[in-house]
Amino acid sequence: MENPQANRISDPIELRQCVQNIVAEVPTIDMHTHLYPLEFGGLSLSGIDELLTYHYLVAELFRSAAITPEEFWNLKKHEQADVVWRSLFVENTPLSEAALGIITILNSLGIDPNTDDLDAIRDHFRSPNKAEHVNRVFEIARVSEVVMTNDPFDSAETAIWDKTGKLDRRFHAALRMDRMLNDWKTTAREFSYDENVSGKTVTKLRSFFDDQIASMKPLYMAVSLPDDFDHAAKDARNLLIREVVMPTAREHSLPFALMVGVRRGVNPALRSAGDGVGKGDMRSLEMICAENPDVKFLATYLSRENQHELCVAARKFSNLMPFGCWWFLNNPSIISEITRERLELLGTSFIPQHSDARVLEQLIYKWSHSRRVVAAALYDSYERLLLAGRVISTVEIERDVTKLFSGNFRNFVGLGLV
Ligand code: RAT
Ligand code: ZN
Repeated sequence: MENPQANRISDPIELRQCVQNIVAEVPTIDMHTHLYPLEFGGLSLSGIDELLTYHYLVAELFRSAAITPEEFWNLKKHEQADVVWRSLFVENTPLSEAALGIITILNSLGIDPNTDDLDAIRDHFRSPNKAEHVNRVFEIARVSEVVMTNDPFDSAETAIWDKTGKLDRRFHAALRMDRMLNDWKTTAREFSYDENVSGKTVTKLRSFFDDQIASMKPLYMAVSLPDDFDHAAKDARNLLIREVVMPTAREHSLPFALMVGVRRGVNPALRSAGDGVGKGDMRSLEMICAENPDVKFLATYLSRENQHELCVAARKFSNLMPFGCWWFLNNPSIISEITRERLELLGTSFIPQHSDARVLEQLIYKWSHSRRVVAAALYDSYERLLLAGRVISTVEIERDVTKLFSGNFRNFVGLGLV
């Protein structure tokens, strides 16, 4: 290891530039996405029509266009994309984070974002070599690896796992537990489990997950939870967490990721764009961390109001790793606030961001926008250090930035450093 004291920077302007450069360049591991490698065929989304019909933009469309959700869903994908383009990019200025994201993507790929002509943009995306395009996007975004979201109860997905030999090694799996933990009755009926979670059902589920883990080799298990998740409640979800998820986590040394605060289907007519947010109760996370000191927990909350208490909880439980600025929080003003809060309360012991990308090229804007904000927050921390009398070196900055953008996650899930 280089001498951490080497190359100390005492000039604030030079320091700012140095932090920006290091953060812009450092390779990141994107620890939560909905991306799939090309081997997954139709599940692997890419291109301008997929980008424009992203649910973040669809939700915004209905604020600006006269079209009803029903009319919109009756359109073909490219027609939906036409409507979104016309409404959010031609008839309105693309100022929202998701709309601005499209502009960043086009610009980064060398496509003129000042045109109104969507067909001309489509021509640019007709890439003859899909694998090269994936490499290019990863390179531009400086993303070295991504973690997928893999539903073991989805037969379309598991069929691919069964027949796919070698996957693109940059794509890691994460075992998603939503169907079991959020819709147990339906899942039990569909897969012939006992609704009352009998001992036999626990045994069957444990061996089902053992098999899934053997084939997918996930880095962690995960669930998204509603705002009213209460770990003290006597319900099937908590029983399944205690009897199935925790023992599986222990046996396979797999962390469990909790994503709390989503209110599904607040406006069902909007389909995937219809989910909302609610404030979660941090006591449940504290309880699960305290009950299971030998299990590691990754946690992210959807409500801005939960962010400070999540930092406080992480100060109490070293088996808890806060991560990302999730979904409605993935906006520069809020990322800035959350990152500063985390730096002040946790130093560098957190994971500042994940992309939640569903369409390949989204990696470009989600990461470039976040890097800028995280760099500014980090610089301000170093500046305070400088004012207090401690000069920081480039070696130390590189060490900190590497931890934030990959090391903390790798270490937490036992992935090993590259
Ligand atoms: O951010 C999103 O794309 C959401 O729709 C959800 O997928 C969320 O991230 C989740 O993983 O449940
Ligand atoms: Zn997600």
